[in-house]
Formats: sequence, C-alpha cells, structure tokens
Amino acid sequence: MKTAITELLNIKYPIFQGGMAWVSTYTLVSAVSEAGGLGIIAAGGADGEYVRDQIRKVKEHTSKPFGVNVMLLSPYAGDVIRVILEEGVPVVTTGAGNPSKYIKDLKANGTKILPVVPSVALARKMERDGADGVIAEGTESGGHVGEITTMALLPQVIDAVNIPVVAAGGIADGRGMLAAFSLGAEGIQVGTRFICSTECHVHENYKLAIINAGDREAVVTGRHIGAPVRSLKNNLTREFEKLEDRKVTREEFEIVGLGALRKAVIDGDMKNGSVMAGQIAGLIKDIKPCDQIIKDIMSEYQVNLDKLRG
Ligand code: TUI
Repeated sequence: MKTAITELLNIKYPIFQGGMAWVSTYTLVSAVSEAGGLGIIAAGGADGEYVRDQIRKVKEHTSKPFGVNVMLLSPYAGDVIRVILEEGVPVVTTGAGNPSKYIKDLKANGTKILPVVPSVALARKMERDGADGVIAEGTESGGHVGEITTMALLPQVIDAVNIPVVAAGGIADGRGMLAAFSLGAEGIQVGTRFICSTECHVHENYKLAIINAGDREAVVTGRHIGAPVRSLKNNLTREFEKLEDRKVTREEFEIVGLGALRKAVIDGDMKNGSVMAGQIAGLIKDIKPCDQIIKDIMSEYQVNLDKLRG
C-alpha cells in the first residue's frame, strides 16, 4: 500500500505503533517495524542513556525504519533529543507539548519529524516550523489527551495543512483505518491494540485488564487541573477524582501519574497503578503477534473498502 506516509518514511504499511511511556520498548518496536509498520520507542520520563540503549537494541533486531517518541513534559526531553541526534534515528514523534525548538536540528540530521497535535492551531504551527507531517490525536486515546474527538479533529487538521496527516485515537482495526482514510488521513497510529501483542513486555495483568475492559471504562482524570490522562477505572482513578476536588497542583498530579504507570506496567498492579488505555479498549479481545495485528488490520481495511465500493 502506497500513501504519502509510506513514501516519506519508506515503510510497507502506513501503521504507526504509538510511543507509549514504559510500554513501547525495543521488543514491541522491533516487532512492529519488522512487520512493515513503524515501531516507536517511548522516551516517556526516561533519560537520554535509557533511550540510547533502546535505540541500539532496536537496531540489533531490525534494519527497518523505526521512531522515537519524545514526551515534552519530561525534564529529560532535551537530553533525549541530543541522543537521538547522536544515534541517527529515522523518525521522531513528539507528545504533550510544542517541539518547535527541536525541529531545525532534527531536520538537519535527516530525521523526519511528526509531532502529535490535539488542535488545528498547533498543526498549522508545526507545518510553518518545518514538520514533515503531523499526527492528529483525538481524545479517544489513552494517556495524556486533548479535548477534540478524532472524528472532528482529523478533517479539520487535514483541511488546515498541506503535509501528510496520521490519525490517532480510537483506532484498533481495519474499520477504524478505513474511517480515518475516508477523512483524508495518510496513515494511522495504533496504541492500545499493540499493548495486547505477544511482543509487548507489559505485565500480563495489564493485557488482561484491556481485554476485560468494557466501552465505558477508559476514563479521563485531571481535566480540571490541565493534566488530562485517560486510563482504566480503578482505585487510582477514584483517588485522582478526590485529588481534583482538593485542587492539588498539576505538578503533584503528574508525579503521582508517572510513578503509577510504572506500577501498572511492571508490577501488574491493576488497582493502584495507572492503566493507561484508549476508549477502543472494549474492542480488543485477544493477544496476538504484531505481524498478525498488522495483517488483520490491512485485510479488514481491504474487505470493508470492497464492501463500500459494492
Ligand atoms: O503524549 C501523549 N500521550 C501521553 S504522554 C504520557 S506520559 C505522562 N504521564 C502522566 C502525566 C503526563 C504525561 C502518557 N500519554 N499523547 C500526545 C498528545 N500530545 N496528546 C496531547 C498532546 C498535546 C497537548 C498539548 C500536544 C501539544 C500540546 O501543545 C501545548 C502547547 O504548548 O502548544
């Protein structure tokens, strides 16, 4: 399949694996890239040396293109960018902020840059500042979210910019991909579906929590203090709701949040950990290898496209 994104990044399928903090490590990333998608290492709140180690491990396992996601709220974001420049990374995506100050250096180094944008205004700014494409992420996503749904955000971003747009938020199968392409997307980013893959190293409890989740269980906490995070309902989300009532600061909230993500991913604590997942969690019913996830998305996309054509 050829789209502006497969051509730009030299990948077989226009499918990105979302860079999820603590989750997107080299096992998942190299499996997705080997299968023809774009695997993306998540820097999250980690330092540059952690990211260097992950980049080198991905390169040991695949010679295909891959990316690194830089989480801009992290105090190590600048350090991570330096390592990315030193190691030579084909693609960078960013999240949770405005990456303008890094774009020039990345481009000069031959790295393609696709920032995640939750609004038309930021998409326009990224195009002006030289981004190669943008990832329009709707509020259906897991983790740190914007306000606008994928269905409403995507066509507005597509009409506003002339660079390729990748759709993210609420996409886990071929029907979602077809919907995004109908709105003009040139690629999709998939997060939650790839957590439930054989190669993803998260605790088994995390995968099972997604498989057992219903449609209304991925809830947002922290919206009122400017730190909105979507995760599966549990003791922690109930605790967060109380913190919000007590009007704690955004910083306090984020510190609790990042530590809690580790608790869920590594320790498998589904009660007090932050089980970040998107609204599409309710659709995911099994664990399968990444290459099967990608093949199934592509064949379902084709079957449903043929059905529409009649
Ligand atoms: O970044 C994400 N999702 C994430 S990051 C993360 S780690 C974390 N954990 C706990 C608390 C905080 C962070 C978990 N999930 N998605 C991409 C995304 N970016 N969603 C929304 C945005 C965004 C928001 C505002 C991007 C830019 C932005 O711009 C603000 C500005 O400065 O213009």
